[in-house]
This record gives sequence, C-alpha cells and structure tokens, in this order.
Amino acid sequence: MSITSLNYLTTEQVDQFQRNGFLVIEDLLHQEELKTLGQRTDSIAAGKLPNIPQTSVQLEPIFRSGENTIVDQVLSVRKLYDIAVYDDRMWQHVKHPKIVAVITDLLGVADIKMYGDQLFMKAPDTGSAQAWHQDSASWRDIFPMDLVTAWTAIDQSSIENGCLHFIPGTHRWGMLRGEQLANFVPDFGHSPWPIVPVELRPGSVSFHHSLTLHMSEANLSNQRRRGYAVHYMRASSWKDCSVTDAPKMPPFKQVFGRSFEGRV
Ligand SMILES: O=C(O)CCC(=O)C(=O)O
Repeated sequence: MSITSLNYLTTEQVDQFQRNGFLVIEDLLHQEELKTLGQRTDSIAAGKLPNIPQTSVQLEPIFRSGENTIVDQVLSVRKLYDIAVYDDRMWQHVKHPKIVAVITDLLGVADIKMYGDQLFMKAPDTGSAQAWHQDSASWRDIFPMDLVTAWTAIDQSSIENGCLHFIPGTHRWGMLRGEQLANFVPDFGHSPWPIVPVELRPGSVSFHHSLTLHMSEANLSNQRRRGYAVHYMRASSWKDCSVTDAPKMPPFKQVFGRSFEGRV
C-alpha cells in the first residue's frame, strides 16, 4: 500500500477527531504484524537487543525503589522509549502505511516527522497509573502544539487492565500545567466533561491530539496491557531551543514527505 494523498479517512472521521481530539480505528494492524511487534517489545524489555541503550528502559517505581524484587525483567518494565530510532522493526511500525495515512489526514499535511515513541508495558498487578495530562505540556518546545499520537494496542486494552481515558474537546483548551490542570480534575467525569474510556482490541489504534487530556489507571488485573505510542508532528514544526525543561530527544527522523530548512 502506498500513500500519496490525504484521503484515507472519511470526512466524518476527520470531523470526529477535530471535535473530540481523539479517534479510534479498529483492527488497523494484521494479527501477524501484531505478533512480531509484541515479540520485539518483549525482546527489547528483556534486554536482548544490544543496540537499544539502557537509558531507553524505565522500570516500574516499585522495582526502581527496591520495594519489589525483580523476578521477570519483562514484567518489571514500565516503559520503553526512544526505541524506534535504534530498532528497524519498531521503525517499520512508525512508518506503517495505514498509520501514516491516518496521521497525514489528521494533521492535514503530507510532510511528517516522528517526535518520539513510548511503549507502555503496563504489566499485570504492578503496571502503574498515568495521571491526567496533555502531551504538549511536556513537549512545550515544539510549535505548533498540534502533534498526533498513534497508540497501538498490542494486547486487549480494557477498563480492568488500564485502558486510555480521554476528555473530549480538551484539545481546544490550550496548554494546562500544574495548578491550571489540578483545578479542573475534580470536575472530570461530570457534565460537561465526561470521561471516555477507550477499550481496544489488539491491533486497533487510537489517535489523540497532543493537547487532549488523557490518563490511564493502574493495571490491577492479571492481563498484560502493552500499548505502543508513536508521536508524530509536522516536518515544518519549529523547536524553541530557549525552552530548557522539555525532554531531550534524539534527532527527529523523517517519516514521510519533505523536510524544511531551519525547522525540526
Ligand atoms: O499508555 C498509557 O498508559 C499512557 C499513554 C500516554 O499517555 C500517551 O500515549 O500519551
């Protein structure tokens, strides 16, 4: 499949994303693709791929602090990040034609770079929660604040094992940090700010805007919940180097289309 035009999604799907700040596409990946992705994930978490630096592996807090002893390395990892720049299999996923087609439609441009990637392992019993946040509140050196994440369910993602939850329309609120956000959190779940849990079958992908508020609960179930989040931006984005407290990222790789002099 090749992508040459911005018309993979229907107008209704693009409208839905623009209205809610997120969109679900069920069964985007074939089961075979998913199987190799899941196997690669576990090999990286197990430390079997020497080209992935240890700095890309973050353990769950209870293992980091020594409160729990590591019995199974793979099930002790909280997340793997910045892995696609080191690993061809993960990069293949970043460039997946269907995912890139959705991203170009949602951003409305064909020139795309990867901002970064994070693989949330969310192991049974120990997978920790992710509090309410907007991604651009961390990536506050990238402008415009109009990035899109493709979150691929490697396992079934359910309310029980900590699926993503979104608050529709919050991508139109602008950036909220610290007290600006904390002030609203008690209102979430009540009108006019419903919380929408997004349960996904393995191989389905949810897409969210970088200002959409989202969170996930701890995994208290006995089922794994791995999700691979790839963050895409316009190749014409600008990085404000005077912002010093944003994450330090590897060089941004071109995913599709053109690059622009003086931009990311
Ligand atoms: O997978 C999770 O639990 C958190 C994901 C997330 O925050 C993101 O993809 O931006």
